[in-house]
Amino acid sequence: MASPAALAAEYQITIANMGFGAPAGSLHVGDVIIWRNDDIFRHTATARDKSFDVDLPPKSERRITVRQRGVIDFYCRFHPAMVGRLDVQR
Ligand SMILES: [Cu+2]
Repeated sequence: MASPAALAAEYQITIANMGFGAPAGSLHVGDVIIWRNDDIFRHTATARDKSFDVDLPPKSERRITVRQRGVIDFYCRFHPAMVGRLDVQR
């Protein structure tokens, strides 16, 4: 509806060596996050608020669209020490 698809950006977050890469600086609702697992292990990108749960087999890629503003902490269900944060500005 009000989401300006033409302005949507794509940001890749790469997983390597058991860690999430740094996410993009200024995410907005409607942007697309490409989760890329370059590791040899299966990982997930799971929001603590349950707003997304992305399963990432080794060498795979999945896309999600950002649906809500605010800070969203995420982690890997298989390796809870793997954590990251999205900061969706608007
Ligand atoms: Cu993991």
